[in-house]
This record gives sequence, structure tokens and C-alpha cells, in this order.
Amino acid sequence: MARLPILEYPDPRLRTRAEPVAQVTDELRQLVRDMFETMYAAPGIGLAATQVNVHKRLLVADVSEDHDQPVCLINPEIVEREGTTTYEEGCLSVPGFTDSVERSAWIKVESLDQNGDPQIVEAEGLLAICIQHEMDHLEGKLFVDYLSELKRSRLKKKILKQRKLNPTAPEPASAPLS
Ligand code: GNR
Ligand code: NI
Repeated sequence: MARLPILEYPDPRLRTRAEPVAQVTDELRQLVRDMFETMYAAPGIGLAATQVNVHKRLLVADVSEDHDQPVCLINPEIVEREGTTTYEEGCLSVPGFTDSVERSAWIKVESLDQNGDPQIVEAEGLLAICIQHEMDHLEGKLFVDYLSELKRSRLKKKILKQRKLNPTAPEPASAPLS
């Protein structure tokens, strides 16, 4: 088991569109276990492979208090959605920042499970929000992309200021604040 490093905004690798998983191998199952460990340790309610610099279409989530409702979706596709809901979202890749985002209130998702078998998940509430947030990561999209220009420019300023105050933090190789 291993905890994996999580990429942080504005790292350009978070903008990568993930590729479909061709085959659910033992190696992929190990990645899934490491992603659960990383998510629970963070702590977070979801984690997309993109965030640990693996650009494959898989995500893990667990919105339960007792960490006893793990969900793993491989090659997820939303096939039905209904209603809208707004929630104050955060992201492990944008630490220290939250804002409200509108999502579908109910979704039906087709995917593969950890055994490579097809599964259909219907979700509402926080799980529905979390799955949509994670699926955005697989498209290279972050919740801050839904913010107004004004809010995002304030966020950029805040991050630049943090970097100045903490010069030991690693500088992203090439990270234009988008
Ligand atoms: O831990 C997380 N909490 C959260 C809260 C509201 C909406 C979405 C999330 S997902 C986030 C973990 C994360 O960044 N997953 O990509
Ligand atoms: Ni996130």
C-alpha cells in the first residue's frame, strides 16, 4: 500500500484528458487500493486518477462517515441526469479554497467495477456531486473553472502570494495561472 502525491492547481498536468482503461489488471487494482488509501488519509471524499498523475479514466469515492461505502468507477459515463443542486465544493488539488458549484442532483452512471465487470450506479446527494467533480478531473477540468473571472483572479492572486511567502514550496515547471 502506498500514499500517492496529489497534484495541485495550477499544475498543468491537472489539465490532461484521461484515456479509457483498456483492461482491469492486477496493476490497476493496486492503483485503486493506493488511491483509496490516499483519499482516506487526505482526508477526502473522492479522488480521480488525474490527481495522482495517472491519466486513466478511473475514480474512487466514499462519502460515508465510517469509510465503509467505497465506490470505484472505471471508464464512467453519465447516461442519465436530473435536477440541479448547489454545494460548497472543495478539492484536494486546490487546498484551502471552497466555492459553490451547480451540478445535476441525480445521475445514473455506467462503468466497470474493480473486477472489470459492468456496473450501474445511481447516485444523489453528496455522492452525485462527488462523482461529477471527479469526472471533471478526468476531463482536465477543475471546480474553479466554474467561478467568475473575478473570483478566479482573486484565487490566482492568493496562490501567488502564498508562493511568495513560502519560497521553499516547489515551483511548478511551467504553470501559467489559467
Ligand atoms: O474531499 C473532497 N470534498 C469535496 C467536497 C465537495 C465537493 C467535492 C468534493 S471532492 C474532494 C476531493 C477531491 O478533490 N476530489 O477530486
Ligand atoms: Ni477534486
